[in-house]
Amino acid sequence: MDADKAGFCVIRIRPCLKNRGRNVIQIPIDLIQLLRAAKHIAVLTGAGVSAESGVPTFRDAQTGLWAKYRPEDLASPDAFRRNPRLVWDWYAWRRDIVDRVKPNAGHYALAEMARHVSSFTLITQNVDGFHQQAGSENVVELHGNLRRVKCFREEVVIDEWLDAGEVPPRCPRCGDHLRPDVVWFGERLPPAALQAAIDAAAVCDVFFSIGTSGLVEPAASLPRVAMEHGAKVIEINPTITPLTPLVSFALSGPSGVVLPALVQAAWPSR
Ligand code: BJW
Repeated sequence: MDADKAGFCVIRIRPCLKNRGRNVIQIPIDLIQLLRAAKHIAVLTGAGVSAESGVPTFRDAQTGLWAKYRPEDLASPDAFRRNPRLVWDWYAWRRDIVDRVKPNAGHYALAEMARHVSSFTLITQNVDGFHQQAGSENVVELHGNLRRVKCFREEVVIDEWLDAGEVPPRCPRCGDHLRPDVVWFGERLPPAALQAAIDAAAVCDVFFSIGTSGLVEPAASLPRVAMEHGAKVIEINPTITPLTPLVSFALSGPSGVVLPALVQAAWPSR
């Protein structure tokens, strides 16, 4: 790690395609000091955090058979009512992708960051479970989890069901369709998870928004809650979002590269 005259800490990284051939990342010294002094860090992650694992982001172009569908038109109770098989198959396809890939360096860096701060809240919009796989604890899942299944009518999580060949399968309790235990457009977020996220945003001194387009409410409002309560907000994203002009620090780049560099700069390993 080198500090240059312009107030940046320079972290050397391995140049590759995803960081556009760069071999260093510049982290503002002010940001490093902010992180070292932080008592409570809250982090909101979105689909971009899993992009480097090979999971397409929510608004990425769909591929193959799914290219003709907009994800917004599949992630809703109406879509499921209209065509339950189509929506079930879309989630089965996505679950298959998630099962074949692994958490990346960004997930691991967040698990590492938690070890350096007295209070740390990781809030995710992702449904892939990668933060937990990478060792993060008490992850607040705002939009559910792709691997769980619940009853469409009663909303009870179901662990086992009879495979009678029907797609989607039927709830063993009431006979209605089973669906993934995720939060679709127009549905209420799990109240305890949402409250935990709002509470963390309101009390943290540093709030990260990482790999999210910031288009979907209520998650998109969490950085604003943090700002209104006096926290410094940091964004990590390769592209500009509606939040970018408002934040204290915007680190442009893939989270799988920027996060490990940031953790290394703030808490260098011996
Ligand atoms: C990288 C990267 C790399 C790429 N490194 N970064 C207020 C105003 C307007 C509308 C509303 C409002 N309040 C509510 C609404 C309606 C609606 C909404 O927000 N609509 C908007 C679209 C306008 N919200 C809801 O309906 C919510 N429910 C609700 O509010 O209920 C109220 C209620 C009360 C009482 C009774 C009943 C209801 C529910 C929202 C649920 C969202 N669910 C989904 C699907 C989950 C399951 C699934 O995955 O299929 O969640 S939608 C989808 O969007 C998914 C994501 O979690 C979420 C956010 O997407 P995300 O993560 O930001 O992904 P992308 O693809 O958009 O962006 C990826 C980003 O990564 C990009 O910025 C890239 O640049 C970046 N990136 N590579 C770092 N390597």
